[in-house]
Amino acid sequence: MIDIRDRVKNKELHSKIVSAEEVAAWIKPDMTIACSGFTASAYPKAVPIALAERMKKEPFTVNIWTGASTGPECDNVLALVHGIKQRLPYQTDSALRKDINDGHVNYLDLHLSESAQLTRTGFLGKIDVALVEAAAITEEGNLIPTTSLGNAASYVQSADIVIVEVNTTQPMELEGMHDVYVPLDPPNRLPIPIVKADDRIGTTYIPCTPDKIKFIVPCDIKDHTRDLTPVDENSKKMAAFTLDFLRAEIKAGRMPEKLLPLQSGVGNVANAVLAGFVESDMSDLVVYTEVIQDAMLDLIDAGKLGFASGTAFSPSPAGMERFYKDVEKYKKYLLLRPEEISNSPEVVHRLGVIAMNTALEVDIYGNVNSTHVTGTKMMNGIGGSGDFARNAYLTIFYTPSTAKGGKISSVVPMCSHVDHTEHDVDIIISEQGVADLRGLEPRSRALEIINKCSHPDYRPILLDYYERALAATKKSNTPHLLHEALSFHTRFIETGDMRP
Ligand code: 0RQ
Repeated sequence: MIDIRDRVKNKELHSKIVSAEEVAAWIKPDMTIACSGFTASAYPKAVPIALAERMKKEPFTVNIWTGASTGPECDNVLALVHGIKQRLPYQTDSALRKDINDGHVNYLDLHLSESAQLTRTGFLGKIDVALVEAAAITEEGNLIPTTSLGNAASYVQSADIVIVEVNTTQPMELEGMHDVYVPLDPPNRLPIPIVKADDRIGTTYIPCTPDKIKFIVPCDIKDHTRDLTPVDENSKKMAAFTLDFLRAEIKAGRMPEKLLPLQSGVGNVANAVLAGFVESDMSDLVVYTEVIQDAMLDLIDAGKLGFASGTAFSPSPAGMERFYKDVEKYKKYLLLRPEEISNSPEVVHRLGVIAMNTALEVDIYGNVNSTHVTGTKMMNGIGGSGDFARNAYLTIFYTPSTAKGGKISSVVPMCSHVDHTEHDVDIIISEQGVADLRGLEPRSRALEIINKCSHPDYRPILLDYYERALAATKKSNTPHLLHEALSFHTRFIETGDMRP
């Protein structure tokens, strides 16, 4: 076993250091295990791997609550042995996605900002144990977090039993990069006193006490973050549209020169947009988001980032190496908060965030489906997109105009599932153009979205649908042909192509 005693400052706790196998043997079927982790950052690794090994010989299930998605050493290993019964609040793992869509896993797809409160209230049952990665444990029993905060602080607060994975691959220099604040619950809640992205309002550690800690497990497995994929042409076009659009907003006096704090989702488009900022003439940018990725390091190196606040630091393995080589420099610009705060509707609204997220499909009136393929199959989950979209100063959604080589139109007459309603969506950007929906009533929105964002292969059939709906409903507020509204989807299910 690796020696972690130098990282466990309270000597009385040394007797609680055990192997991951011992903890896995202690876990009981049907337990609710509330884990640290948000994206492939700071999730427990040693215990889930050992638990999956035990489940191979002795099948049973547990409930896994986390901050968001995790890396393969948590979600993937447990899903491959069908070891998860209930999962919340977000995931991105292919094996887990299959288990969810095959009906084996009860998946609660929650707004990330609300997930801590929902679990604290007891609405979803009781946490049996909090399983949390830490870089170290202090003399007082407090936990020094690693590359994300997610829901870890709230889970530790709610649990009677805490198991800590002390990860020796996480540098001690991470200490000080966190701002841990768990709000009081109603009726005692107070305003969250953040008025600037870099305001500190909490502690640098997750409050805990030695008596709560049952086991401490050494772990030397690194965060399994993903390699960056090269930016594709469509994403480059969407990024260029975004920069032009924001420049025009500045010129029109609707946006300050340095913009407002940026939030961007994860994935190809988000990377391309942030890469666009690195090459742009803009500087002193501020980021108030969930996930801090490679592009933030680029912005720091280019001297263009004022500050970035998030809940997870999740760059590519190369980005992680770059960060670890110069933690002290990058730390000055970066801060991690619990997701209840990074995604707080109150703070997002106060700061006037520019929210930039990706849709699976949008409909002609501006409703957005971020989660369900053909309305039924879960892709990832709503994640933080709803927290930001509903509360931002400006809400942008991106989608390439088609998917699956043109067989799917991402602009459809009616979304097959709605995560974000037309009321929350200001701008839609595809590689075809920018639909500015501000100030438009539904009929004008339809023409704006079809003409600016849909693919030329689908534009005529979308216009035809809209015009027939307009005539049939005698220009109602939101014209639809109800028997035909989902015909693009049903055609795809029947023929494998949305085109007639
Ligand atoms: O499938 O990989 O098999 O080719 O969906 O699509 O275009 O690569 O885009 O990686 O950004 O993901 C909405 C899923 C987009 C993501 C979604 C298929 C497409 C491809 C991925 P393949 P792209 P992205 C911050 C905020 C919700 C959560 C969120 C997401 C795959 O952005 O999960 O925003 N968002 N969180 O071919 C069927 C369609 C499709 C489609 C695309 N209409 N029908 N398949 N695809 N459109 C993060 C957190 O909250 C932590």
